[in-house]
Amino acid sequence: MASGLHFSHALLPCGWQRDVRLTIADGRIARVDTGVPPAPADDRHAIGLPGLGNLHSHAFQRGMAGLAERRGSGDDSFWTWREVMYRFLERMGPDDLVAIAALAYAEMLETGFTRVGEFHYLHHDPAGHAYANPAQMAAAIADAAAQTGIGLTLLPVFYAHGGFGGAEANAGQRRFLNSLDSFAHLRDHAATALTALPDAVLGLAPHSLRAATPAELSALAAMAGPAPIHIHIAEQTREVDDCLAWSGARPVEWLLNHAEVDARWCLVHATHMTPAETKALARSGAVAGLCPITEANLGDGLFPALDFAAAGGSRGVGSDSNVMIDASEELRLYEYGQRLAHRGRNMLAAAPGQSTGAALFAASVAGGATALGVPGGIAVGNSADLISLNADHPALIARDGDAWIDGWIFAAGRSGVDCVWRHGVRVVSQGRHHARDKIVARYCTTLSRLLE
Ligand code: NGQ
Ligand code: ZN
Repeated sequence: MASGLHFSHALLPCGWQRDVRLTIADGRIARVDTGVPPAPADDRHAIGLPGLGNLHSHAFQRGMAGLAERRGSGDDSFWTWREVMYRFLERMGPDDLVAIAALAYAEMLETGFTRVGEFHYLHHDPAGHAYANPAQMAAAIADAAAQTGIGLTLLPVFYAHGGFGGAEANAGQRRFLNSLDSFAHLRDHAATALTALPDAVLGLAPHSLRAATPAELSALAAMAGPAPIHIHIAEQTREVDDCLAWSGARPVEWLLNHAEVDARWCLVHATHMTPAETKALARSGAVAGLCPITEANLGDGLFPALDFAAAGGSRGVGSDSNVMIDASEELRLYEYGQRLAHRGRNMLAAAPGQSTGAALFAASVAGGATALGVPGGIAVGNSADLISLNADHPALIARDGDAWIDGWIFAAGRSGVDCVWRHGVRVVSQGRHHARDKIVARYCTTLSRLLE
């Protein structure tokens, strides 16, 4: 049955429109009318935006958020954080993963992320053996998506080695490991786990150039067909140095020279690039997957955002380690990193006189959708994935259009979000996920057991 959703103002692909009425059928936008009054039975709201894709998440890491902020005996780094993370996941089973991922996904929805790209590599049991259903952990992710309603683009991760040149993986990585054959088998079972979801997408992800050899990478690109292919790349300078020692080329340079990188690809982080790599990545059509909160938390470095934007590159945002889940904060920090580095303001606005928040948001909606293998924006045929802003929030009062987005991103943060719809169903009201209490209760029980 069709239902109506009316916004006094909504951001459509052609810009802000007044009195926008969406007809929703089977979770999708069946009609968009502008300049029309609400019908009596319509759900009525003030400010409507398209939902944002979260292109990179490791949901299980939500459970260790804040637990790696204590100084160790030597110099703390990305690599010492990774040891803490490996210890955290040692005991986690499928039910634990459902509980933790459900909280992460509810929080994503509450802040305006309506679809998640789950970069999923925690495949096997704690001893490193495949579960009877090799995609049992992927099924746990699908279960959490079903419980919360978030759109899921599942990216089963291929992980076979512990370093460049096919180096052997270490014990902390045994739950991640597959051969190409066992991976193809796991991915087939993951496809089955996704059939219960209305519009799931199945891609794949070589974890990094450290975890897959060149031959494995080309086999994976062929296996993906037209589906999204995500990879972590050039996040840490040590990875760049190791890649240079192994191949004579830098990671992004190497990948662009050895794979047919196009719009199917999402290069996650791509932090450390020369100007030539930056331009070449932008021209490839691949999406740069930026995770500003995690990149700051892990001390990765700053993405060359200005050069990349000048070269017309596409990009989106991800919450990665989920140390803090907030769509507006990802966008704000992306801009603030550039302000701090270049000692300027409004670095990523499209043109003089234009809004920075609106440019950040529009680019991330577009890049996020591409990376997650779906169309984005409020348009006929698309999934009804929508956000309404809290028009009464002090940071949004007495302004309109793009200034609402600036108010949300730079002044209100997550409290600027009012309702969120996913596939036509309202799942968040007044900033709270409808199943929040149940999800939090189960999360608390799970964490108490895992951390005891
Ligand atoms: C991950 N996370 O796979 O969870 C990685 C760390 C690695 C981030 N890069 C592990 N943020 O890259 O080896
Ligand atoms: Zn990651």
